[in-house]
Amino acid sequence: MPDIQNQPMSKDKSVEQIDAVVIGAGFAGLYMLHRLREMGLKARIYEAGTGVGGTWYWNRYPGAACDVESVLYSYSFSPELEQEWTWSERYAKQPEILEYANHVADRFDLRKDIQFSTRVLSTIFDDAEHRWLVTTDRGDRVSAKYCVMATGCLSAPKDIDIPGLDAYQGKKYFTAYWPREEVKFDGLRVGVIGTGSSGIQSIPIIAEQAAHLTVFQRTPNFSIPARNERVDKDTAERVKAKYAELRRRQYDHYIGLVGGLEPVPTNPKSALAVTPEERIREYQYRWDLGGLYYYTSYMDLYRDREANETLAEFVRGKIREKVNDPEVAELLCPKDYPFGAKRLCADTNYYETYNRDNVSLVDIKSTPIDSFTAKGLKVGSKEYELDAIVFATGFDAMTGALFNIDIQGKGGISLKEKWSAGPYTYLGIMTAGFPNMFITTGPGSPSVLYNMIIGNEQHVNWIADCIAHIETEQLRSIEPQIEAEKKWVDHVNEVGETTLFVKANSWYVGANVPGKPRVILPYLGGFDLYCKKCNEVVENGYEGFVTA
Ligand code: N01
Repeated sequence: MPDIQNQPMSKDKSVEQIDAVVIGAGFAGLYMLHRLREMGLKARIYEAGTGVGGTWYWNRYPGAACDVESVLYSYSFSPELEQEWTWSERYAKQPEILEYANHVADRFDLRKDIQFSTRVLSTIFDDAEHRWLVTTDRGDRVSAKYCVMATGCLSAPKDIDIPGLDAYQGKKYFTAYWPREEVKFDGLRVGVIGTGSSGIQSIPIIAEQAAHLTVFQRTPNFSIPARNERVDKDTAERVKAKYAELRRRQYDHYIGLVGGLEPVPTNPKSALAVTPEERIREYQYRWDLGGLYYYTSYMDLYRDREANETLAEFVRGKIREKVNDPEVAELLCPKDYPFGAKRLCADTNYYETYNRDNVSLVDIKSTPIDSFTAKGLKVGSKEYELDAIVFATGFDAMTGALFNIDIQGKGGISLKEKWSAGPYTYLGIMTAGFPNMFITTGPGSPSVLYNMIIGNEQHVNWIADCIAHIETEQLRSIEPQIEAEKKWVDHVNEVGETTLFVKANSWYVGANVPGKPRVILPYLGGFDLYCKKCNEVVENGYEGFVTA
C-alpha cells in the first residue's frame, strides 16, 4: 500500500481537486455556495447534519424561535425570494425558519453540491501547492484553493462541567442538539439547567407538559416579552412592497434592529440627560413593542453604568410585577451585571411560568450543583429526583466550532496555537498565516451583535468579491498582513473596553467556558461603520492584505 498520507497532494490520485470547500450548510454556507457557483467555481459544502439550516437544524427544542423579526431575519440577496416567501409570524419559530432554509436550498438547486452527514476533521495548508487539504470522517480527501469556514458562532455546545453526568439514569436532552422525534414530558419530573435564551424559550413550554419542572438557575437573565403575533395577509403584502427600503435601513444601522413594517427609531439621547418621567415613557414604549429594542434605546445605555442601571431597575420592576412570590421574583432579577451585557432574551410567558404550581426555581449560585446522581442531581445536601434533565447550558461561542477542526496554516501552525491567547483576525474574516481561508462572521466582526443572516450575507459578498479578485488577477493567495491584523485586534479590544459588554461573565467574552481566554469576541463598533471599513479596504486595493 502506498503511504498516501505523505504524498504531495497534487500527485495523490485519491485527492479530489476542487476550487472551494465550504464547511457548514447554515445560512452562511448556503449563500456562499450560491455565490461560488455563480462565479463558475467548483465548490462543495461539507455538513455534519443530514439537512441544511445550521443552528435551525440542530436547535429544535420546544419554543425555539428567532428573536429578530422574521422580515429582517431573512436573505436580502434575491428580491424574487423576498417576494415569494411569506412569514407567518412576527418572530418565526424554528420549524418555519428551517423550512425557509430548505426552500432556499431547493430554489437555488444547492443540494447537489452539499455532502451531508459528513464532519470535516482537518483542513491543512500545503505550503508548496498553496492549497488546502480537507479530510472528513467519511474518508474524503479533497484539495481546494479556497476554504470557507461557515461553521457558525453558536454551534459548538459547551461541555457539561458538572461531575457525574454518566451516573444519571434518567433521560438527558440538550437544547443545542435536540432529537428530531417528538419529545414528550407529560407526567414527568423535569429539570432544566440554564437560563439563557434557550432555557428562557423552552421553560414555559416544558412547564405546560411536565408533572413538575425544576429550574436550576445560576445567573438570572434579563428577558423582554417578545409579543409575537401572526402576520396577516395585508401586513405581509405591505412588507413585501417595502423590502428595498427595509434593507437599506438595516444595512445602514449599527445593530440592524430597525423594526418590521413600522420603523422603530434609535434614540440618540443620553438616558441621564432626560427627566425620570421621559425615561420611563421611553422604557415603557420599548417594553410594549416587545423584543430586543432596548438595544437601540438611549445611546449611553451600554457605555455608562449609571445610565444602564436606570433601565435595569425598570425591567426588574416588571419582573417583580409579574412574579407572585417576592422571593422568587428577587432570584429572577439580575443584579450583578449591566443590563444587556449578557445577551438580552425575548420570551413568551417566561416570568409568568414561575407562578405555576408545578414549577420551582432553585438558586444554584448560592449553593452550586454538587453532582449528578443515578436518580437526579444534588444541590448541597438535597437530592432532586428527576425523570429527565434538559441542558440549556450554552456554547463555546465563536471559536469552539473552529477549534473542533484541526486547522493548520503555513508551516503547520495550528489555529488553536495561534489563537491561544484569544482570536486574532483582520476584520473577523481572515487570519494571517492561513492564506485563502475565510471565516464567516468570525471573532472581530460584528457577527452575533448584528442580524446573523444579513451579517453573513455581507461577509459572503466580501469573500466572493475577494475570490473573484484573486481569480481575475491570477493570484495564488491572499492573507492579512500581521501589522494590519494586530491593529484591527487592538481596535476591537479598545472599542470593546469602552462598553459595558466586557463587564459581565458572558459568552461574548468567553467567560462561560472554563480556561477560555477572556477577550471580547464580537466587534462592537457597529455594523454600518464596519461595512464602511470593509469597503474601504477593497477600494484601497485590499489594504492590509498581502497577495502571492
Ligand atoms: O446559552 P447561554 P443559550 N451549571 O450561554 C447556564 C443564541 N440564541 O443556549 O450564566 C449551572 O446564554 C448559564 O449560567 P451562567 C443567543 O445569542 C438565540 O441559552 O454561566 N448553570 C446560563 O444560564 C444566546 O445568547 C436564540 O451562570 C450553567 C445557561 O446555562 C446564545 O444563543 C435562541 C452551567 C447558558 O446560557 C446562547 O444561548 C437561543 C453549569 N455548569 C439561543 N453551565 C434566538 O432567539 C452553563 N450554565 C435567536
